[in-house]
Amino acid sequence: MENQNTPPRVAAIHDLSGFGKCSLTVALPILSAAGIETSALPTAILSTHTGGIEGYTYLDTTSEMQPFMRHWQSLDIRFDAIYSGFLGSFEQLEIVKEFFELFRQKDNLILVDPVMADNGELYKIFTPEFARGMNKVCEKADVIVPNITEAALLLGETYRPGPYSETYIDDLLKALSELGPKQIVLTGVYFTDTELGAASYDRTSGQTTCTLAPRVPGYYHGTGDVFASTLLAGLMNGFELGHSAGIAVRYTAAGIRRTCEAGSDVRFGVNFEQGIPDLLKELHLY
Ligand code: PXL
Repeated sequence: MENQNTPPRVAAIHDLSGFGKCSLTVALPILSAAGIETSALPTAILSTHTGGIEGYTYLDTTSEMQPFMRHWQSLDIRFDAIYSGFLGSFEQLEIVKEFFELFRQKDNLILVDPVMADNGELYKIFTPEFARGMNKVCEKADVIVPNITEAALLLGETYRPGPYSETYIDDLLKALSELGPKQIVLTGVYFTDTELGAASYDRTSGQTTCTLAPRVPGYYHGTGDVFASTLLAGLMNGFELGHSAGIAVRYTAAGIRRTCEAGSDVRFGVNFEQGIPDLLKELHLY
């Protein structure tokens, strides 16, 4: 019998990119450090992520996904949260919806990061049809974490580059919540060129919050995954949405700053590891 002192359990549905710090290689360490037991359902296995690195290998693991979930179901495994990210095909969109149905409980949390685009462009392996399919996955979520490009795709709108007005961000948040999810966290929000952060909206409380951090120039890879994993770590540790988004902005921005100061290749991911002690303090775990 499990007692009260067991950690919350999350199912993380993402690819495993061996090098380049994104997806599972970010979600697993952040969630584990935050005291959360994490099971991995890999959607693909790559040598590196696909963002600006040539020659990567790609093994699609779609055929393993249903056998994984059936086995987990046969073991009566329960998840306090389900967290999906990079999905590689239409078929996977269907499988993930099936996963949500199988493992949905009254009070567990489904968080979808609709990974498919950034900076006004779809990642090269995705099509506009895939974006429409992602809509249906988002409908089933409690929380979604799109960036502004993904938000525009989900809403069937044309992408607008920033800086943004508060009204535009507010309208996006409310329109996204009408797709189904009660809670929205929008990343890549900025009102001036010197700051960047995230805005959140909780339809139940009607509360909107925004947290910004000083902007570091350059496009750092994997930051969306660091952000979403940290957001979930906050939520699973009992912090409310806006507070969790704030923790995620500060942690992600600190990782970017550290990486910039070290002069590392922006494609190789951010140094989130050395910020883990600070994150644990913010989460009141240490
Ligand atoms: O971080 C998003 C992401 C996840 N997984 C893979 C990617 C990307 C973005 O390019 O290529 C494989």
